[in-house]
Amino acid sequence: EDGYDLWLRYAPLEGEALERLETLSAIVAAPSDDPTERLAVSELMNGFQALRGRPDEIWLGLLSRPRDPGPDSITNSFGLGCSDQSVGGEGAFLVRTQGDAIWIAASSPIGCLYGAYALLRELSLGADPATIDIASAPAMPLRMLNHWDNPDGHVERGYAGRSIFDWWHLPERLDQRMIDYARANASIGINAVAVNNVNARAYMLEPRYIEKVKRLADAWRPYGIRVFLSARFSAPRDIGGLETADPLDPDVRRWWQDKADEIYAAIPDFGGFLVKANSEGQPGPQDYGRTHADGANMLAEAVGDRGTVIWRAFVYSAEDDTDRAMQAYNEFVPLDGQFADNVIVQVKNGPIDFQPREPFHPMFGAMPNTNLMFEAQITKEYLGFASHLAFLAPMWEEALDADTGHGGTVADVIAPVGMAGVANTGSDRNWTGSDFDQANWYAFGRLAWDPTLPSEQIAREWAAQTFSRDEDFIEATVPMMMESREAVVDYMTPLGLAHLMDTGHHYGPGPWVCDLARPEWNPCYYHRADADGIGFDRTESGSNALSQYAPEVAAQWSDPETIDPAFLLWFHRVGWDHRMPSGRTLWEELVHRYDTGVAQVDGIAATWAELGEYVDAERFRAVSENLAIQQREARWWRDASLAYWQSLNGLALPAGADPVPESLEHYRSLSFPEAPGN
Ligand code: BDP
Repeated sequence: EDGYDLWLRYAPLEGEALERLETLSAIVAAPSDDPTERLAVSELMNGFQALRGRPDEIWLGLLSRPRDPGPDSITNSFGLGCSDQSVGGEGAFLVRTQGDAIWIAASSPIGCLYGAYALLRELSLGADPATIDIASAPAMPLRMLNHWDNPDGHVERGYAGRSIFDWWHLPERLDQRMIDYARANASIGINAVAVNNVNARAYMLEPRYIEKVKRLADAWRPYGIRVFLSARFSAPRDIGGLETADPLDPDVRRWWQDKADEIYAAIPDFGGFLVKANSEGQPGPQDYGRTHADGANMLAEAVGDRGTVIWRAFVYSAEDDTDRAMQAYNEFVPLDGQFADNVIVQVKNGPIDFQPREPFHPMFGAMPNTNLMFEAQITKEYLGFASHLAFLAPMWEEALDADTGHGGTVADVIAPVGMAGVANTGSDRNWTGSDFDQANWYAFGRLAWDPTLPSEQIAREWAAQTFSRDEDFIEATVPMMMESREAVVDYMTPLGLAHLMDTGHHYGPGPWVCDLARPEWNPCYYHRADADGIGFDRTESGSNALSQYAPEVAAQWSDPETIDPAFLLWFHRVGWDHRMPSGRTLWEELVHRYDTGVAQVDGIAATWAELGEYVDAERFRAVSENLAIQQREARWWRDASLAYWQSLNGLALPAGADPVPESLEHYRSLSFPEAPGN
């Protein structure tokens, strides 16, 4: 196996689970011309056949659409009712066994398709068909992937090969991958895709690209996926022949209006625009002295009630010397209430940038009159790319479950809106560059559907569907996944440190980098280490980023003695001899964390080495090889970081700690022109 089938392998059931499935004698599907219902039927048929492993004994009967599913009217083993208005809103479904039949009911075809995938997932996990009873509805309306794919096939921060989008040959040629991709998304409830990089090329809005995007939209519509385009704010100048892109200029407004009309004529259910403005050199309304709200509202008017404008809050500026972690809040919170109803402000999970650990972004809860959406990064730009195993569900769960102190959790704040994940897909045969990174795509979709799902359950589901249902395998693999992200935190950026990655590729350690043009590009800006201590003082005596959080939240982080050590150096600058709750000094604790991270990776590799009997040879070897890379590189992170901290604090390693094998100069001299870059 090469991983192409993702979690949709439907490996044949065995033993009792198979016997139970065999009690179902037939699949009866409602005949309908609706393409989504037809997909639901074919997914069920194919899924049942695969799970039974005996395709010849299955037949597909087409009976009239059951309108009134009562136990008496059911004589067959399966039925769909996809216009049952009593079943919730978009995407909601019931899957229920009544008598000797399994029913899927939904108010619209897409609910039936989601129900079909849910049923197959349950059966695939070994559920008893006689007792299936699932009622499910998505927690949030927009469950979206953001692709950072460029039209030339390069994927910014992509570690799984080239882009899956073949813009060169579209619209005539539609790669089968485009269908398989949509299917994978639909199976986990993802319903929106922005197909191009937020660092957008304006020509993606030209007519020839609209034709290409239309082809994708048509292919994905049956899977319930709406297409969005990242729009470059200066497009009216870049491709429209105007002198300006000022959002208050009537010609500019007309240009966007016409552009939106042109897109909607081709793609009636076009989702809307995703915009990165006045961020990292991208153009935006501030170039004309206007606000983010002016810019977003102008686009929102062009889109009208046909769609949405998603405006990113990832901003920090060279001119602004306040703490980078505070800048988005400072720019956006004063605009609360000024954004049009069809504008969504998309906020990264943490206030800096997809680090292995950050506290939740203080904008969540602080803009009660604005639609806020959560942005996660599935591609692991700062967590070891595709070669390091890090299961991200616990990281997202940590942010989603955080109490904002404004009357709800982050998940509560975003529930009326949605979640976006920066996709980790590419042209690699296994889609995501490594088998275990498929779990992050899966987990993102599952959490956007239901942010209360425990990470551990997601890991179980995924591992069983992707590799093996064997309980011994699951018992070994799930804990390994669950600890994997914390291991990365420990060997890269323990105790609240952040952004210590080397310049450009963001892969290996570079805590010594202090001389880049903009201060906030330098790891030194973030760790602030010297002979006396380490950490970023974000209390009142420092940047006071703490004040951006609700008082109860700030209170739990304000004291270096009582703060959760996981956030210590994010909020506080402390001496190397600061006493930790463990009784160790900060320095001893830091070394201990690096060593713990390294040891955990060794443990994960040792666990995996015992699991060969459960996994096909190809994927087993691929995972083993990645773990070998991760073992070596976890040490590299530990050693290089310690060498650097020691050069500042002059402290010896605690007794028993492995010596650092090379000099700091050695680690500093390493360079990686071959690393997948930005
Ligand atoms: C940073 C990435 C950069 C992205 C940026 C963003 O390094 O490539 O363009 O985020 O989110 O993490 O816009």
